[in-house]
Amino acid sequence: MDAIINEKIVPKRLMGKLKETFVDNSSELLIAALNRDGYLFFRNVINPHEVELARNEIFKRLFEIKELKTPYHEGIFSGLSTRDKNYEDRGEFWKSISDLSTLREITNGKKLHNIFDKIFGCPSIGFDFIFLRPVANGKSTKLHCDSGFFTRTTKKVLTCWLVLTEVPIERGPLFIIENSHKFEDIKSKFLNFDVAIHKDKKAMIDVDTIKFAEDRNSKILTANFQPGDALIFGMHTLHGTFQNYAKDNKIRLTCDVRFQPKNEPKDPRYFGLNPGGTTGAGYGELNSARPLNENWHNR
Ligand SMILES: O=C(O)CCC(=O)C(=O)O
Repeated sequence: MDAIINEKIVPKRLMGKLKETFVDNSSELLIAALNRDGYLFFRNVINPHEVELARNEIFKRLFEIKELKTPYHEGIFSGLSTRDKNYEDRGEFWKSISDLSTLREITNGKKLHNIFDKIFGCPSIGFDFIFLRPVANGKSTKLHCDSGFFTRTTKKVLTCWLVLTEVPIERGPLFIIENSHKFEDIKSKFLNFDVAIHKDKKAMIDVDTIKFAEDRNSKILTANFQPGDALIFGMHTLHGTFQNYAKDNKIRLTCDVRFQPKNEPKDPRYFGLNPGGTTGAGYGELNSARPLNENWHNR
């Protein structure tokens, strides 16, 4: 199957495979791989049964607002939505889904936590504010790095992109631009950039991603992801997602969670019972709070 970015097919010669790493590797090996590659890719970190429990609950909530067809556990987008009819507050609705205990068990539970303790080489803590993403046909996330969102109080933050459905190429998986964590011009462009303060500047990099990768002699790295896989990367690693163009209309469900060392200062926007998120507007600010049949905003 082809990978598509911005309606364009990515030439096969530019596509590369993410290297797999193992959770049983020593802390030293994991740190060395993260520094070398800018990411760590673990298969099957979360038990698929635990993922299924969370996924089914989430899908059931989306089915109740008519966004998914029956049988809801297949995650087939209906093209419809009664989200705004059923719920007055999009943020409250999305928070209620993001706080499902079956989901929190896998995003903020022991498994990921132990991996991050190992990667940081000290006790870690997961952000309370998480970014659960059901992604319907036609949608994708543009090229960016995460530093402008999450490094206000400490630079020592890592993103974990956790996979809750099968995400083959045509369902719009995440990609990483090979070696982009070492692109000095990009690092200095986003140094001290804060997307919620410097509103004249965008976090999304407005380039032709295919040409960008080719010009830098980098491959566009990805995988056919399975439920329970986790891709962890640093704040300067450039990434985005391919377009979901799956003919079966199945949605892609993933969740990005951030972790930092426990003893680093915490950004209050992302911690606590009612975190405000990047802009302070809470879960309502997320694209995921929008009905599945509504277009996304770009930061
Ligand atoms: O899943 C997506 O669409 C985007 C994920 C992302 O950009 C991230 O995890 O930082």
